Amino acid sequence: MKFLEVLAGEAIWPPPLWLMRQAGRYLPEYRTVRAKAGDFISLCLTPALAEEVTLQPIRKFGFDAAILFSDILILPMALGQDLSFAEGEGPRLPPLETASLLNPDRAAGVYAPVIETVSRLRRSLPKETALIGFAGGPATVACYMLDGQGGGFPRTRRLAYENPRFVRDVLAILTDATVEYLSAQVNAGADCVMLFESWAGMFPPAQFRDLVIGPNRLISDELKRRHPGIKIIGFPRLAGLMLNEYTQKAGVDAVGLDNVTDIATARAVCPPGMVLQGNLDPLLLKLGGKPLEDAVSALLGEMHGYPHIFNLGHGITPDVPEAHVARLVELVRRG
Ligand code: 1CP
Repeated sequence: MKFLEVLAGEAIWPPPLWLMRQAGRYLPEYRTVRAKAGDFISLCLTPALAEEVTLQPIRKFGFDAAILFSDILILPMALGQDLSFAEGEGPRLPPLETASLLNPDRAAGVYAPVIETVSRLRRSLPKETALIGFAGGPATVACYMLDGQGGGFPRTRRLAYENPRFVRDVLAILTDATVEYLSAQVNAGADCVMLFESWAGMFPPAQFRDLVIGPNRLISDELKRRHPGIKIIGFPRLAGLMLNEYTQKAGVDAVGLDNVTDIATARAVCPPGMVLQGNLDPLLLKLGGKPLEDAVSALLGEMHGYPHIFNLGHGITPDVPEAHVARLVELVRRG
């Protein structure tokens, strides 16, 4: 598989391509299945439906990789924290007051349907399409657990200074649970895994080291010990200059780049051989036309000769016209 060869460090031209949130509301067939499932959590926990929405963008656009359809917040739910998705507003959880509420022993039973989705996908995906398993990075998942919703995470930021022991306790539980969760995905057939540290860039350097790099490293080391050769993509979004330390110390093989990072600079600060993924501005996919064409050709030109996985710098937004995605695929395939 072209995707896995690049993840192993080969430069392949034209580069393999997939898009974060490639299964989602910009696709009418997704909206149909989503309506059938009723709510978003049921969609994530019904293997036949989660499998179907994972396959939809592969059928339509022939991406080189499929990403398991689920959400980073299924894990805290599996650990015992209530979770709901307010329509159009994103996740809601009761802000966590004590780590003792979390029960790692029950988690595998709750996320079993997600593992079942991975097994089904292993059988139903075309043989040339890689399957990406994923979890949230512990710091990012803890943000939602401690604040209860997205939007700046003021409580998490305070707690990281005022009650670091509590934050570390939560992260320790999450780190172990994430290893088990990703390991189960690999056993069920995921070809590689991605850790979404979407809010990594919110933490000042000392906390970034402690809360982002440390737990990411523990997860990478233990996964590689259990599954020799498994490749890990880290996504420390908005890491800025901490990208250097992250790629040296987090134990990942590839790094997803947000759309405000200059990719040539990223190449220069990452250790030799680090595979880069990203980093097209998702807004360009909404706009289409010349701005999209120019940016795609600049990104392709910049990464020619280096191991690169073409992707966006963040997820596709629901307002993206399908025709723009089709055009992007055409441009990347042409090289
Ligand atoms: O209404 C709907 O259909 C729900 C929208 C939606 C979708 C399609 C949510 C709610 N999650 C997802 C799927 C999802 N989430 C995937 C599936 C695979 C794919 O990429 O196609 C993945 C990998 C995620 C990961 C995820 N969830 C992240 C990390 C990536 C990122 O976007 O930064 C985060 C932060 C979440 C939390 C979350 N879940 C959903 C929303 C709207 C949010 C973000 C809330 C916020 O902005 O704080």
